[in-house]
Amino acid sequence: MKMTGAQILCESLVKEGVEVIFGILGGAILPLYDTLPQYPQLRHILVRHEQGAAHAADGYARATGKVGVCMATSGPGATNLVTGIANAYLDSSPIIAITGQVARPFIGKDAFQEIDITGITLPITKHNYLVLDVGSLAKIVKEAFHLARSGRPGPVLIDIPRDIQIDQAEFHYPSQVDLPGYKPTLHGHPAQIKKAVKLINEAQQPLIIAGRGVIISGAHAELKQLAETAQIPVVTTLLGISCFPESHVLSLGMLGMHGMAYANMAVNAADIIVAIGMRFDDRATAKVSGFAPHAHIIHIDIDPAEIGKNVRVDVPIVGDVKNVLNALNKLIISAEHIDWLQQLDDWRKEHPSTEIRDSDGLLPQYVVRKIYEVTKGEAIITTGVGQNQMWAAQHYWYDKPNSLISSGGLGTMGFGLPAAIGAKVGCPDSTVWCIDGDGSLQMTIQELATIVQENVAVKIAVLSNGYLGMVRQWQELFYGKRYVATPLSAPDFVKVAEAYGIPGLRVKHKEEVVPAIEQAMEHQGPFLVDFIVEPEENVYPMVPPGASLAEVLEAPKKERKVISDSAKLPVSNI
Ligand SMILES: Cc1ncc(C[n+]2csc(CCOP(=O)(O)OP(=O)(O)O)c2C)c(N)n1
Ligand SMILES: [Mg+2]
Repeated sequence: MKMTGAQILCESLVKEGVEVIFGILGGAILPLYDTLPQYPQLRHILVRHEQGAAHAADGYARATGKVGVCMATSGPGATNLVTGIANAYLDSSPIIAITGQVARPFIGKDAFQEIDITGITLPITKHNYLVLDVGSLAKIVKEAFHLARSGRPGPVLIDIPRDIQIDQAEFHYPSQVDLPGYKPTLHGHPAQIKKAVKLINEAQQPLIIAGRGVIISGAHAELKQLAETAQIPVVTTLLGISCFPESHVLSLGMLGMHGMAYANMAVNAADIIVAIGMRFDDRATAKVSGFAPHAHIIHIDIDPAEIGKNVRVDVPIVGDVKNVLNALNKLIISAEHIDWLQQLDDWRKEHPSTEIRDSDGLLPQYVVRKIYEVTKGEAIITTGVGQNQMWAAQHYWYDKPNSLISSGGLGTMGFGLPAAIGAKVGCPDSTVWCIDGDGSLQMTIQELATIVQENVAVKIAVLSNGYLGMVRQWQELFYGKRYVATPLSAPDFVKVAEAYGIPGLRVKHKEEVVPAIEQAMEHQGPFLVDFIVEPEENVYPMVPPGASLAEVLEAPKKERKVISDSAKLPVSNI
């Protein structure tokens, strides 16, 4: 039976199990939108800016493990997606971006709203397609989903000229893809696995650095087995947070620029590092020449391009993390490493990186800690970028797999709110909190309207410090306290929320924090709490730019009067 290109696209999306599309329409994608009502199983969520669509698709993908889909018209609609696509690319998030394009006869004529979006997104997509024949559309969609979700996941863009959406062809959805040049290596090479096993079994001071690859691969159990059998402590990257329970006795939390001091000290002292599904990003390694000076490095990653890119690697293992860990677990012998674990415990006590000092003012760390306590650690947290993001990473305790959704590679302010929408739409039974900055929120605040129109019950905690805080922190520490362009005004967020139809509260004092969080949780729908926090609070620990992990700055000693340090001390073997 013949179908239009628009119908073929929708049929193909249904075949791929798509349930939700985030987007905004326009002339070049109108035939496709006109067809959507024929497919009630495809829920369309109208966003207010295409960047929000891409981030929501990304948040949906990260929260569910499925492919997220976003849609935009040609020209400005397509270019508005670009930041969101780049964000998904750098964090290996599987999204499909569908864009309308001007009709084929107009391509190359600078037609109204014509832009070469495949050219623009070439370096920030895993692959992209300009559809030139309606007969190839189903095959392209099949390939696009396969590419997005397999191997190292990433965004794929499909640009569909308007006339192709109207043209007709027979619909056959291929059962398989035929991509001879694309065969991700899924199983580690046995000889490399043997080498890794020997190193691990002989190690005295081994350390695991786990990244988002563990989450993508669904290898939480396998990682835990390896860590427990060989008694190897685990640090994670920012995006690896929640791949290993943070309350586990072997967990050392996050490493890197704002990682735990003891996690960075562990990297510095380790003799064997097993790096799993991570890519040695500079925020994690700090100065590469000073990284893990005493360690042999085993690097497990599905993407061969990551091996040896940033740091020297002694044993590379290319493969899917879950498969490789399964193979390792068969050969690893039990170990104890009592002295090493004792040493790490001493460092943890000497350098309590997550303590919160006593203070008259409202500290952002305290707010995050209370969100953790009230949600019992069971929420999905999304973040903005900056200090708010680091406090959310440091002071919430992520035991639940895959519970932190944050923009790591691109560091995109404005990610938090639309990502929360995607996460909540994908996981309606989970509590989703967006912990945002007053600057970050203002970048995508218009998505409050999406939340209301679609009744997406996300909870929003704004850490309002009146600054582009993270940049202000750099100016304070490295630019002689010259606060150029970082003081930031904001509208009254509670009134803004109310204007959109979302109830909200402003909190200025410690004793109001817990009741406000509880009220937000008890409310059925979306809720915003604006926390007016200490304006010049800094994120510690901090490895200054250009320094190595060993040169970590900790909170000034005078700040060391602790009121709460329960969260990240190990309590149990989960
Ligand atoms: C889109 C974008 N523009 C600029 C930056 C640079 N930048 C990084 S953190 C930051 C400040 C963020 O301010 P806010 O959201 O208020 O968070 P805070 O650090 O105050 O918690 C800026 C401007 C960025 N990461 N993303
Ligand atoms: Mg701020």
